Amino acid sequence: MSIELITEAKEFIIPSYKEMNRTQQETEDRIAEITKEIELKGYYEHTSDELEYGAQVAWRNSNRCIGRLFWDQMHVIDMRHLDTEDAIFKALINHIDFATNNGRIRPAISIFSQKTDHLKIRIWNHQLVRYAGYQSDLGVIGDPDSIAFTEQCIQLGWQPKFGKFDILPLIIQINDRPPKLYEIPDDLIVEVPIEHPQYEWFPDLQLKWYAVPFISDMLLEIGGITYTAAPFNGWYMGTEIGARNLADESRYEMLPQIASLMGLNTKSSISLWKDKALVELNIAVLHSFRENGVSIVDHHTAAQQFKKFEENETEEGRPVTGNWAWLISPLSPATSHVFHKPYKNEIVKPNYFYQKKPY
Ligand code: HEM
Ligand code: NRG
Repeated sequence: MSIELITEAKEFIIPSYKEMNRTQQETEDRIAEITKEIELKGYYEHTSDELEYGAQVAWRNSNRCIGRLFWDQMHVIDMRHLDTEDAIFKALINHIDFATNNGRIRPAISIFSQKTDHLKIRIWNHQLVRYAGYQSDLGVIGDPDSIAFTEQCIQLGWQPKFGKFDILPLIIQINDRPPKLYEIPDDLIVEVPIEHPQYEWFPDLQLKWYAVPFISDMLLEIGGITYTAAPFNGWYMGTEIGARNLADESRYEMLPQIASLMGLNTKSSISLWKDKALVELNIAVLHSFRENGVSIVDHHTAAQQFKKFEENETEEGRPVTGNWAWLISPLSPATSHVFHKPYKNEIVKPNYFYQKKPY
C-alpha cells in the first residue's frame, strides 16, 4: 500500500517540481522527505505550493471542462486545518462570498482535510447553491435533479417550502457522525432574474438562476492523496443554464411555454419551435447575467478560449486530453472547432473524480 503511495507521490512531484522550476536537488530532497513520512505515518501531507499547483493541474486535466484556459489563475484556499462541521460551514460561506465577489466571479477551490484512516469529510450537496426538487401529486416542483438530496434534507429536519427555486441547505458530515445541516444566509447568494432583450413577456415566466456553480461532491486526487471535500467554482457558460437546466425535459422543461409565448406552432416539429425557443432562452440568459453584472461566457467565446488553451498546452509540450461528448456545446455544436476534431479521453492525474454519494 505505502509502496503504491510513494510511486503516486513521485509521479506527481517530479513533473510538478519541473513545472514549478524547482532544482533537481529540491525534488530529490522532497521525495526523500515524503518517503520517510509515508513509512512513519502511512501517508504524507502536501506543502501549500504542492496543494495549490496540484489543484490547478487537476483542473487542467479535467477532460470534460471547456473552461480550462484559466487553470493557473484559480485561487486555492487551504482549509486543511479545520476539523469541525461549524468551522467547515463558515469556510464554505467565506468561499461563496469570495468567489461571488458581487458578480465579478473569481474561480476558487477550498480544500479541506485529506482522507485518512481516521478522518473523512464529506459535503453531501452536489453544488453549494442549488434549487430543491419535490415530488408532488401534481408532478415535480422545482429542480427534478435535486429530488433525492431534497428528501435527505427534509429527513434531517429541513422545512420544505415547495417553491420552484428554493435554495437548499448545506449538509456537512465528518466520519460516521450524524450529518449536520446549515442554512446559507440569503444575502450571500446572488441570483439573476431572466429577462429577454426584446420579448417583454419574458419576465412573466418568473425564471431565475443562481450566479455561481460551486461543484461540491467531487474528489480531488493529487499524488495519491485523496481530498473528499474540495468544492470549486468558475463561472457559467450560458448553455449550461439555457440549453440544459431550464430546457431539458428532465429539468425545468421551459421550451413548450416559451415557444407558445413566441407564437410558434408547437404541433409541428418542422417549425423548429424547440430550436427557436432554445436560442431565445439562451439569449435571455446571457443578456440577464450581463445586465446584472454577473460573469458568464457564451459558448462561442468559450470555444475560442479553449482553442487558446490547446495552443498553450501544445507549446508547453503537454498533450491535450478531452472528452469530446462533453466539450461540444449543446447549442450549435458544429459552429466551433471542438466539434471537428477528435480528443483523447485519457485520464491524467491530478484530477477531479466522481465519488459515491453518501446517501
Ligand atoms: C465541466 C465550463 C471552471 C472543472 C464543465 C462544463 C462546462 C464547464 C461548460 C460541462 C458541464 C456540463 O455539461 O454539465 C467551465 C467554465 C469555467 C469552469 C466556463 C469558468 C472558469 C472550472 C473549474 C474547475 C472545473 C474552476 C475545477 C477546478 C470541471 C470539471 C467538469 C467541468 C471537473 C466535469 C464536471 C462533471 O463531470 O460533472 N466546465 N468550467 N471547471 N469543469 Fe469546468
Ligand atoms: N452544468 C452544471 C455545472 C457543471 C460545471 N460547470 C462549470 N463549472 N461552469 C450546472 O449547474 O449547470 N465551474 O466550475 O465553473
